[in-house]
Parts: sequence; C-alpha cells; structure tokens
Amino acid sequence: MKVYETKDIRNVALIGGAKSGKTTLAESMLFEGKMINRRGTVEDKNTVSDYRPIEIDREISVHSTLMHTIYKNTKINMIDAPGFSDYVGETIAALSVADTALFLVNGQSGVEATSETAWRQAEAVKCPVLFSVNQLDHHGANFDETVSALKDYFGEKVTIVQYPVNPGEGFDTVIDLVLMKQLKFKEGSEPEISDIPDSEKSKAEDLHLALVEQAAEGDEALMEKYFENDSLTMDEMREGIRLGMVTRSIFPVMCSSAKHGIGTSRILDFIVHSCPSPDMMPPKKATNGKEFKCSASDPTALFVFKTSIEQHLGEVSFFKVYGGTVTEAQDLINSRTKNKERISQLFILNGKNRDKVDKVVAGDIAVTIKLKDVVTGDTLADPKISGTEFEMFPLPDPLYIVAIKAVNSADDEKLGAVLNEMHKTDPTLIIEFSRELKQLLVKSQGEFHINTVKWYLENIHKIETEIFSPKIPYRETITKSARADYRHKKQSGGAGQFGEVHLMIQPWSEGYKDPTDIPVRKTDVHELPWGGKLVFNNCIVGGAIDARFMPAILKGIMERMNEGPLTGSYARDIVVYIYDGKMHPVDSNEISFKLAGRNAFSIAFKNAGPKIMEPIYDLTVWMPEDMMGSVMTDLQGRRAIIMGMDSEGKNQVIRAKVPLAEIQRYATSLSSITSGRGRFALKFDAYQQVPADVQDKLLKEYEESLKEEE
Ligand SMILES: Nc1nc2c(ncn2[C@@H]2O[C@H](COP(=O)(O)OP(=O)(O)OP(=O)(O)O)[C@@H](O)[C@H]2O)c(=O)[nH]1
Ligand SMILES: [Mg+2]
Repeated sequence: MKVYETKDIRNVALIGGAKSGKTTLAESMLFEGKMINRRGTVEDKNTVSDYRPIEIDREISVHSTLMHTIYKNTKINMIDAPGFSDYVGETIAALSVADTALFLVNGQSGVEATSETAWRQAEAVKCPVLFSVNQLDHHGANFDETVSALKDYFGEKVTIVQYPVNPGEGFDTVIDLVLMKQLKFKEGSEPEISDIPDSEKSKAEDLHLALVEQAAEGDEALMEKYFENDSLTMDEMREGIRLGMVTRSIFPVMCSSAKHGIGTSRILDFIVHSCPSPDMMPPKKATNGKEFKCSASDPTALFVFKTSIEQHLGEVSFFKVYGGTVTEAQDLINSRTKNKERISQLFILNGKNRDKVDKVVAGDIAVTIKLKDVVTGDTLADPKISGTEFEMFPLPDPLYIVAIKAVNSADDEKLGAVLNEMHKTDPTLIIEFSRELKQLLVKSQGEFHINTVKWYLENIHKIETEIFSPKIPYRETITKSARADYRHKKQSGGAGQFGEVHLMIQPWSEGYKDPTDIPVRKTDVHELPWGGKLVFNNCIVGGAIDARFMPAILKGIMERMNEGPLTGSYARDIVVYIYDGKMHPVDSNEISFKLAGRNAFSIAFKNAGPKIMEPIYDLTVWMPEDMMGSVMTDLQGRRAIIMGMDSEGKNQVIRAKVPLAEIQRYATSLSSITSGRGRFALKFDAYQQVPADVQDKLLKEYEESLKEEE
C-alpha cells in the first residue's frame, strides 16, 4: 500500500441517528473506492463494518469499526460508529481522532433522539460536521422537512449543498450547489452531469447564493472577494467551505441513498475537496503545552484512541499519529508508564481485514499489536519528547448500574477477569467490587449496554450470569443520647474473661455539647472512611478501666460502626463517652473489653432513637417540553423533591432530589416515558433519613436475613 502524505488523508467519523444508514454508507464508500467489488448489506450480514458476531446477530453496530477507502488519490479513513446512545463511548472515541464527522440523518424520520446524542458529542470536541440526509429513496422521505429540523436543532449554519430532484422511490438525481450542475447517479460509476433544468434554476440560484454567503463567512479575504465579484469561483467556494468547516461556521448538507449507492461518489469527492486534512485542523495540544500540527517532520507522537481484542491478533491498539512518522521496530515511550514500547507490526484495516504497512505518517490512523502495557488514552512518543501526553477524551458518567454474579460460583474468578477485559475495550463500562455492598457492580450507559455485556458473557465466554439491582449503601445513626452498661464475664475452668463498660452516646453534629455530668479526659476524632465521624471520649477517672484497654473498647465499637445494629450498614456521626466500668485483677483482657464495648454500644444505639439514612442524589432531567408532564408525574412516584424547572435550548430541564433507591433503573424508565428523547445526569448530594415506613421495611428485611444466616 502506498504511503499517503498528510495533505492526502481525511479522517471521517460516521456518526448520527441509530439505523440512519452509516454502516451501509461506509460499505458504499468502500465500493466506490474499489476497496471491495461487491457491496454487502446489513440484512445479509455481510458488511465490512458490522463483522462481529454480536453485530451479525443483532443487525446493528455495537463497536466502532476502522476502514479506509481511496478516492481521487486521497486516503479516506472512516470510523463507523454505532448509533444507539448506549454505545456513545464509541462515538466519542471516533470523534476524538476525526477531522470531519459525516453525520447521517434518516430522511424519513428526521432528527431523532439518537441524532441529538451524536450531535452533542461532535459539539463537545468541536469536530467539523458534514450532514447527509440519507434514505432519500424511501417514499416517506422529506428533504425539506429534515433540513428545517436540522436547522431547528443545530442552528442556521446548517447549509444545503445539494437537494434531491426526485426523492422517494427511484431517487437518483440531485442539484449540486457547489458544482451548479444536476447529477444523476448510477452506483459504481461517475454521475451523469448535466445543466440545471429550467424548472430548478431559480431555486438552485437562491440556494447557491445562500451557500456562497455561508462559505465566505469564515474568511475575510473570501468575503472581500465575494463583495467585489458578487460571487466566488468553485475553488474559492471549496476553500471557504473547508475553512468554515474547521471553524464550524458551516455545516454542509448533502443527499444520499446509501442502500442504492446514490450520492456516495459525490460525498467522497466533497470530502476530498472541501473537508479538512489533518494538518488543517487546529493543533493538538499536549498536557505540557506542546502543540502538534500533524507535521511529518516533528518527532513522533501518537495517541491510542481505541483498544480491541481480535481473533488471531489478540490485543489491537488503534492510534492516530499527531507528529512525525511511525515505522516498524520503532521504540517509543509510553507517557503514562514511562516504559519503552516497541512497535512490532503496523496495519491498516478494513473491518477485520488487514494490510501490513511499513510506515504511518502524521495525520493518519492505523493499528498495532502486541504492545506490553498500553490502554486507550495512552500517548506513545519519541524518547526525545517523552514527557508529551495527550489528554484522554472525556467519558460520560455511568447512568445505569447493576450488580452481577455468576450463576455457577466456580465462574466467579473468570467473570471478574472477563469484565475487566471488557472495560479495557470499552472504558464506558466500569467494573467495581464494592466492599461495602459485597457485590460486583457494572456501571454502564443503559440497559441495552448491559444486555450487550450479558450477550458477550453468555455467547463468547460461556458464563451464565444473573443481574440484579445493587444494594443501597444505607447509613445508620442516632437522634438522641442514651446510656448503657455491659458486663462481659465468662468463667470456664481455667482463665476467665471479665470486662465491664459504662458508656453514653449522643449524635454528632457541628458544635455538639458534651454532657455536664461527665468530665472528658481525652478526645479522639475518627473520620470514617464511609463519611461522617466517630468521636471517642475517655472519661474514666479513678482507674475504673485501665487506659491500656481503651483501644480494645474502641475496636469493639468500631466493629459495630462497620456493621450497624439496625441493618448491618455503616453507622456514622456518633459521640461516645466511656465514663465508668470494672476490671478483674486476673480475668480482664482485651477481648473482654472489646466485647463489653461492642455490646454496650449496641444497646445504647438501639435506645438512642436510631434512624436509617439513605443516599439522595441531585437529578437533572432534560426533555422536550411536551413530555414534561409525564416526566414530572413519574418523578412524584419516586419520592422526588422538585427543586426547580428551566429551559435550555430546545429542552426543558427539571432539577430534583431523589433517593438512590428510587432511580436505580431510571435510564430505562425515562427512555420509555420520553421515547428516548429524555436524558439525565446524577450526582450524589447527601444522606437523609428514610421515611418511617421505609425504615420499618428495612428493619424487617435485615431481621429476616439474619434468621436465614443462622
Ligand atoms: N431504503 C433505504 N434503506 C437504507 C438506507 N441506508 C440504510 N438502509 C437500511 O437501514 C437499516 C440500517 O442501516 P445501517 O447501515 O445498519 O444503519 P446504521 O446507521 O449503521 O445503524 P447503527 O449503526 O446500528 O446505528 C438497514 O436495514 C439498511 O439496509 C437507504 O439509503 N435507503
Ligand atoms: Mg452501523
């Protein structure tokens, strides 16, 4: 394979609405570029992009796929991202290295919820966007309505470059406003170019003018030329569009029917002539301030944006080169580990098919294998600039958390290992063993995402699993003071055990007051790892308990704080006063005082108006206005307290405080209430007392669980 120079490379991420036709368009682009000689279809399960078993099984894209096609001596790298919002991590990764987002909209359904998700990601990384209204061969396709929805959602910079002459069945002809010609397409060959028919002339002229104005807007020199000559030449327009794309002052709109290969060759042509090459993009900044402009003469620096595990290859690292060139047998330094990594083999991919290459230049995207310790987000750089590090792209917060366990406990270890491997290839899946809940948690983007995990576990790794809601990390505390005495005494033949503790407890809060009748001698404040405090006061006078037994008493109390007397959850915010007790000259030892302390504490706790606290989260929900009523009604059924309402762009926003116990599966509910249009964010706020009926229920459940253990 020929080595392409930076200026002859384009990096395109295919993003947009779910099932809008991204994978089909990628197939058509491969076909037009003669990379394949037969176009596969998603239905026939033979596309280059959706090659993985799960994608074949489900007929959707689940992972992003790297491909490339050649058009007019330009190497166009394509990363086909999945459209379903649960896989948004793949879209983010693809956009992080793309210089153009080719954004597909279904001409029949317009701007969908998943289109909005994709758009937000492109906005976040400021990626230039080129729209194509696809599926224009559908009888229900409506180009004008789709464009006005695009403008409505994404702004007036959405600018028509082409419009269809005969949308619907048999669609094959467009008016192109850059070329100012009519193009009639036939798959696999150049379009038939003719003059714009009289019937279309005035519409075409109007839209051409709008395009010229938008193209000139990004550049002062072009604006001047436009004012001077009342028009721009085709080269000037191309230049203007390219500059406008980089600064995001124009979002051109094209037309396609990916399924029939209509429009594809002109999209490729547009990418070559009017979309930026990597060196035209703003420089990539490293954390040390150094800037990389995708120049082949710089020292080598590459960024790993994706990791996958492929049959026969093992771990594959996908990277984009931001400086210099990468060659086989080159040694680079991983900025995270500071270790040397040797590049063994380099490949460019078309789905699962790979071609070996000797060299990859700045701006290009390729893969390598068998690196020692490299994860997504790592930077590998020439030893001369080894401190260079590119920032990892920001990942979305998890929205849907489940607990998982193997049906067969013999699979437990394997399950952990496989899940950790999954995290490596999909960093939006977070795996955590919660010591507190004693559960293995999988944090994901939604139910669909978890179903994907389950599919892999069952079909590929042959592990049957059970998925359930995680336990809630409740806390226990007290509301008033109480005293208790406990004597631990055991006389069984030889050495006996004896320890007696008298204590008082009261709730801790900022500025609490010590009791007047107990003189405090020594205070230790313990910040608890799970939040809150335990204040431990030694108030012994006259040697009733030796100071050497105090740590044992504290240990006993801490055991109970660890496993609260009400539900076994962590206890917090308590002040303890050890004010009296008894020792035995022979039988007193640490064990006895630990047990006496623990039991005295338990008794006092139960008499001190104990309460259960639950985590409350700040919930923000975004949804279209007409769905606000149903979202609100649903929230009221979740013990939510509405804090405020607002509007943000096209959406309404509700802010509320909601107990975690009520929103564990909110992703699924909100999606069904709003037909996917709603989205939400969660942030931990504070612990709050549970209502009495919930407390009763929890106490009963805990008692039952203790009985079961017995
Ligand atoms: N009629 C028609 N159908 C199309 C066109 N493009 C794609 N399709 C069909 O639409 C469905 C979805 O196509 P895909 O290419 O898988 O869409 P996608 O955007 O890659 O889907 P995801 O990656 O799963 O979001 C398939 O059944 C395609 O055959 C088109 O231009 N016209
Ligand atoms: Mg797809």
